[in-house]
Amino acid sequence: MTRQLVIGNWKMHGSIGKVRSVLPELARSKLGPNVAVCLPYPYVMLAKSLLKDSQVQVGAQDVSEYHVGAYTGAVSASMLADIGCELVIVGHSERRRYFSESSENAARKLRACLDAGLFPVYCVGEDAEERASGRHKEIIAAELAVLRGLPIGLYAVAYEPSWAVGTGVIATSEQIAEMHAFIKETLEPRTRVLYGGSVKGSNAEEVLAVDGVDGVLVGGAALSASEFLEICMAAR
Ligand code: G2H
Repeated sequence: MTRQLVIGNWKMHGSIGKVRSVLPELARSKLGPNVAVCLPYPYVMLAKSLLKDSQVQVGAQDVSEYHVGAYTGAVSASMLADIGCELVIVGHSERRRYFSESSENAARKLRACLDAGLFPVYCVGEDAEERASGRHKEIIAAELAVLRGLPIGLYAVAYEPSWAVGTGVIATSEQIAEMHAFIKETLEPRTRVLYGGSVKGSNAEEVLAVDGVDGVLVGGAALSASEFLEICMAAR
């Protein structure tokens, strides 16, 4: 069975029509449980029903750090579990940038996911200035520090340098290998580390062949069934 994870992150894209056109194609392709799609909340239940005869997992892109209560607009991890969600992306660079989320918020979200039996994918990554000034490892180490004490194996980390997110500029194989090794050294060698940032059908094979890459988190290219399937086929 394929070991590497392929997780699609639709971000704030899509419609009922789009979900109905892409997901049945994935369902027909007999993908394994190593493949997942993280959709906007309103489409999660529809996705579950479209994928009910397949092993493809369904996830969300964010979750509340609170369990229950007067938190207008928030969605709890237990609600996501209740509607059949299996995984949740936490701490994505877009959450950090546009919604002022900190690593501490993301760690609380991660714990809420674990309490609800969901599989969290915790995102880390440096920006262009931090890389240019050689501080990338320091930034990632600080983002990882909040995971101390959490049970390895119940979550994955996604290395997504923000200069590669949605830009079409992908990190080099050397940069990916170096940072994945650094994350595994900092946490634990068996931590699953995914790469994210401009992964496409045309570069997936190269990225997935890099040492220490346990999968990919795919944004834009997950919106096309044929391109996403090409990426899934490159997973080992
Ligand atoms: C990084 C990635 C998915 P894209 O955010 O999380 O998006 O593949 O569009 O760079």
